[in-house]
Amino acid sequence: MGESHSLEERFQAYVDAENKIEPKDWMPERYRKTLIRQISQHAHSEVVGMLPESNWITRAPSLRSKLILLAKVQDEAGHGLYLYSAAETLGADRKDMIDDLHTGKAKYSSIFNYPTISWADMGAIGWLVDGAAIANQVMLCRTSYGPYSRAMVRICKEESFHQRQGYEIMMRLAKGTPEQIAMAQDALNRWWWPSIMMFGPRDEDSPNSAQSMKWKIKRKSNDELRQEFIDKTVPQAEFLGLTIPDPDLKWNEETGHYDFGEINWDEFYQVIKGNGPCNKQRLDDRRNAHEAGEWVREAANAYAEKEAQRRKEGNAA
Ligand code: BYC
Repeated sequence: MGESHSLEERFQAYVDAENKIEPKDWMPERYRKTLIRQISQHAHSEVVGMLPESNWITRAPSLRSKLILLAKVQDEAGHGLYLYSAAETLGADRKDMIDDLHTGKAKYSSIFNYPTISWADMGAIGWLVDGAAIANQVMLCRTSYGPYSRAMVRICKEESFHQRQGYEIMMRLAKGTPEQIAMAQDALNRWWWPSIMMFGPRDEDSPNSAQSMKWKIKRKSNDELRQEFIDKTVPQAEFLGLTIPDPDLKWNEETGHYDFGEINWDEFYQVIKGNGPCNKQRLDDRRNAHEAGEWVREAANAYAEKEAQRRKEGNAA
């Protein structure tokens, strides 16, 4: 008991001195569990996040936009893979994590439970959703767990490209015909509030934040990141000539930040409980895709087994 107490103190001092924790280092069990929870939720978000956008690949308005969207969706798959691998370094089993997603036990980002009903939604997702994801992930590049932090560095580079592709779509629409401008405004109206919910509950209602900040898993709180995102995004909306759907949004000279209206927290909790507009469809699509891919996993495993056998025989010879 005394020993584990001092181990925890040494761990905290090590983290406070800005060292990275690596897979073989001693760590408190709760640190390990918190990371597995957060990293696996993050991985699931990347994978489920492919669905609302892949919905538009066949309907992209030009070959160029189709190629860009396809590349972006493939990047998300890659991000999911880095993140599942990072969770595996903590002893998590990939099959268990994926089963938890498919049975609805594991969470993934609330944002992917909203429908993508027009091409302008591809713009709004890239601009706002990837913009919010970057704000969060730039902070996570400095997270205390080494493998997670290194995965984030690479992911952030790709997310910047995603954000640009979204903003470019918004620019074209916002400078286009009255119908195109209306499409862009409609997408902003629908994606604004869900995007600012992505940062999670208010700090005072966030059960995990205090401990995660102490362990330097999180470097900034949910509310700090949300405010940063809003401050950065309002001028971008102004540049597009679009209106953010919040009558209470106002620059505050004193604080040097934008004040904003009340978030509908009831909606947020309903969505994360599984009752959002598309939760059921997303999980059905994910399960179907997983089943349809069974033969690929079997083939890949058969090849890996054959290779291992061949090497073993080669070594023996
Ligand atoms: N959606 O105590 P809290 C992307 C849960 S972007 C669903 O503050 P924490 C992408 C939270 O898990 C998105 N659930 O938690 C972009 C907790 O539940 P449990 C992925 C949410 O962990 C474009 C409870 O509410 N990014 O991938 O300290 C295209 C209380 O919250 C949400 C990440 O996952 C939400 N929005 O802070 C494709 C970033 N917010 O587990 C893909 C990594 C909160 O206790 N994650 N909850 O049952 C994080 O930074 C943190 O986990 C959060 C939440 C800031 C999200």
